[in-house]
Amino acid sequence: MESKMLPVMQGDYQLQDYDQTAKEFQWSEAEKEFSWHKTGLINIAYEAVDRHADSYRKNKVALYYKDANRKEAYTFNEMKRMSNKAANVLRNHSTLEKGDRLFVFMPRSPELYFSILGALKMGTIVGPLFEAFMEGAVYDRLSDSEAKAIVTTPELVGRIPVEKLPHLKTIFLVGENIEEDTLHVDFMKHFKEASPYFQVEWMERESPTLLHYTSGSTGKPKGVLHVQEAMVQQLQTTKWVMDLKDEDIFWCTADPGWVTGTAYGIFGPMLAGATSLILGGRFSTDSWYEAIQDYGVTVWYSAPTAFRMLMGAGAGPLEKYDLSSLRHILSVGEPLNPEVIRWGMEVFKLRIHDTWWMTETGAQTICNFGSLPIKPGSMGKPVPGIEAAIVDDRGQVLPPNRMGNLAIKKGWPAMMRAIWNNPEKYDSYFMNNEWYVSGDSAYMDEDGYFFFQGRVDDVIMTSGERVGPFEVESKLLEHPAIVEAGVIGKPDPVRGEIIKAFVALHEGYEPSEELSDDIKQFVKKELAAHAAPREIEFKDKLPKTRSGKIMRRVLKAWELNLPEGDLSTMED
Ligand code: 6R9
Repeated sequence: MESKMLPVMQGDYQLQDYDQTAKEFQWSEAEKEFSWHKTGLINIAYEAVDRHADSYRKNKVALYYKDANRKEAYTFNEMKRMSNKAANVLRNHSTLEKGDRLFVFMPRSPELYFSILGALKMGTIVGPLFEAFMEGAVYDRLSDSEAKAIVTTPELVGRIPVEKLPHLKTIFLVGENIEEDTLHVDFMKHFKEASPYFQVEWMERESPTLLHYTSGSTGKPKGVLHVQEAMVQQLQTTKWVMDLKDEDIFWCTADPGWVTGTAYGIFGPMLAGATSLILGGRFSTDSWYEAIQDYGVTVWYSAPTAFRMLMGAGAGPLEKYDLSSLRHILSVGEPLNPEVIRWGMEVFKLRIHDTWWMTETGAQTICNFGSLPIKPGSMGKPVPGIEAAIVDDRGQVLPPNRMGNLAIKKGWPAMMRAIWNNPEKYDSYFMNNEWYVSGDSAYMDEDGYFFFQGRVDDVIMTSGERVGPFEVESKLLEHPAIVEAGVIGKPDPVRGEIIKAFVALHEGYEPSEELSDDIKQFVKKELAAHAAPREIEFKDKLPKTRSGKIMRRVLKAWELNLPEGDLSTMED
């Protein structure tokens, strides 16, 4: 594994002394900023929007929105009025009560964000869905949670199997010329007429807010339930990890269908009173670079898959845009390959900071901080207030440099509080009622840096050696021909498993026997003989989730002719 460190870059980071802070910090200190610290009246949407609308930030832009057809800006005061209007529409045209489930199922648009915030102002539990979900995926989530209402568009409404969802009483349609009946409500018509005043519902610290469904490798997706208290960690990490300050323009590229798109696409920056950009539509190299240039984005949060696509697009597009506004870049969702970090240093003259967390952790937990050196290949150190360790299968903490289960000491603020309708599943995450066991395999070095190895299920046992797929994939990416790689263990009578790599090639390269041999030799020479793939298969692209994760279990299913399992989160 890479050991050369990337030194700290110049910057007046909000977390200056990591070691001292990690030793002393208590989460209760982070609560002082919230108005509920004094009033006892809790609501995350109030804290994210109204608190700033009633302060010196009133006329500061909270949200820039851009897609192919719209270009808009909303101040905190306007966000307050818009989310109040949305809350009035949702309340006046449904039977939704506190604690009921409302889903949002639509492409990114300002109305999506107003609806999420408005619903939270009512104390409704919000379940965000990716617009690309098909009928089966929509059905699983709405029926499991007994959703009472959904906000969607005329284009997507056909994918909601109403007749099979007896709890679903109201469908809000965001579009034009909507025909209303006992089930369907014209959202925009009522939105235009709605009052911009709304009395926010006051909740408890432990009141549920968001229900994010995530799919495991087997079985149906599970509903991960978050609560109001998550805001404490969302705000604190936005300061320490994102380093967001009042003058920053922040862009989180994630859709709210993924936890990153709510925790840091909405709450982190808004709780911090920062200005964010939301870009609608699909990824394209030019529109992304153009957005950074035109909005003067200073802090940028994206995912390795996007960085790899930008990397694959080469230097041409880079020359067309001025990206000098950027001062801090972060990544989440998948291991950040050292090759990608090197590319970032070259083209942005900035380090890309990895952040590790999960839907279940609710907010960032292990990260590379601005004020710490980066070890390429490491996801960093625990956020102060978080205790992380590598434990064995009995929950015993392992010494440095031993691969094991990445675990977090139970009880951090943003921790999920339930798996909807499935207490056994929830309990199964915790070992000895002490450790939350993530399902990821990792090790910690003697300096306290954590290194991701793969999902526990993905770790390969070959000739008695444990090999993490990430290390092999990262090495593969250093080969000039390879733009994307996914590695699995393939059962083998002699070696237990052999390493098989699926690779996609850069433009200009063609699959061949020679190239395959060259790649094998490359990994053998640069990493280790036992870690070199014995089989290589060329693919146009790899199967990925909508949040950009390479689906190794799908590669494995293809290889072994097994059922692919739940594919609802796979991109087209
Ligand atoms: C936020 C989010 C969680 C899983 C997680 C791990 C992988 C996320 C990562 C990472 C390596 C990182 N993952 N961040 N792996 N390095 N920085 O992604 O949540 O969609 O629930 O996925 O993603 O395997 O367990 P979620």
